[in-house]
Amino acid sequence: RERLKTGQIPVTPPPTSPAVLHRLWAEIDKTVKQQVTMARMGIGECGTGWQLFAEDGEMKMYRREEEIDGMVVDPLKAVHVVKGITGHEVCHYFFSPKYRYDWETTLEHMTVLETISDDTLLFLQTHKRIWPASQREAVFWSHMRKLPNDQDRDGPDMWTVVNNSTEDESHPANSGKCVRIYLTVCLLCQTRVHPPKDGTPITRDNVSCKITYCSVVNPGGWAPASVLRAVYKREYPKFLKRFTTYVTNQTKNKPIMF
Ligand code: 18C
Repeated sequence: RERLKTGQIPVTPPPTSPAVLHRLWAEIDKTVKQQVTMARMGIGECGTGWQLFAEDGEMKMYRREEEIDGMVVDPLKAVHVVKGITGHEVCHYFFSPKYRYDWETTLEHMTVLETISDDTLLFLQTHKRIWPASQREAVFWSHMRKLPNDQDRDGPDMWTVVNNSTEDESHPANSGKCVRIYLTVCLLCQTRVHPPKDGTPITRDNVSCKITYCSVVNPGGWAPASVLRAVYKREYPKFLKRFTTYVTNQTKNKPIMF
């Protein structure tokens, strides 16, 4: 078992996960640990300059204006609380390619390039073109992981999905009509259970999910800053509302998956 220093978060997957044998494993494991640590920090704890740019009920979205070589790479951090769903369910629908076309409105085409293991996939995605910029594509690994609940040992586990750009020899960047974008995304979910006082069984009325979504997307090539900022201000809130409503609808008549 992992040896932990005080305050350190245990994020080691089961040693049986076959992904540990893969060439990308060291990078995946390191990135997941870093992303989860960052995602768990409150907005006041992870640096200055965060501005609230969208709010709707429990959903709050913050961004920090950043540019690299004149390209907008604003980090985004969103928090949301949704009743009636669990962190495991949210991560399941976000990770699985089976459902992606149902909720991902910016998507044009998705291919699974490699199934590394049940919890680790390599994706190629092309996204819808925004005039006047070129169409964008991304190659990224996606890893889903259960994290022990270090705040309440008897409470439900936490779940995360981390997506991170990588290279793929058979799909070199910028060799076709699309510009390659580079993304790092972390979805972190914590289930809260509010047991009924009369001791009756737990239903969906007794659970809620705290969702943290962090994202940095480098557009990879020229894109007008004003258009790009207008696009993400519109698209990120649309994504988080649409996706969480989708999970609510998909799960409402199913047994709760903790
Ligand atoms: O995390 C999300 N989805 C995951 C599964 O798909 C995965 C993918 C992330 C891709 C994000 C980047 C997509 C950019 C696509 C271009 C925009 C198309 C808009 C079409 C409008 C009709 O992690 C959820 C992702 C939610 C995406 C919100 C949009 C973010 C926009 C960021 C700008 C990127 C640069 C675009 C360059 C063109 C600008 C003029």
